[in-house]
Amino acid sequence: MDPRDEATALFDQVDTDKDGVTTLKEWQDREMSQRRNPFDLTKFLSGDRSGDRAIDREEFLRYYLRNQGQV
Ligand SMILES: [Ca+2]
Repeated sequence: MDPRDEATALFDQVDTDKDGVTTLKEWQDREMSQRRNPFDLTKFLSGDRSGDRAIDREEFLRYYLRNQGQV
């Protein structure tokens, strides 16, 4: 699968309220639902360039591709 498609699919999965941004809470909810920790929250915040603790689709895509899918 194209990494961009993977990133988009993951983003859509996490963005449960479909507002186009993923928040720390949405990632934490995903962690709990999967009963493991797939996402380093420090990395999450470092990917948040705008500093608002929410990552939009473009921010996430950049982050995902930079980390070669290792989120
Ligand atoms: Ca959201």
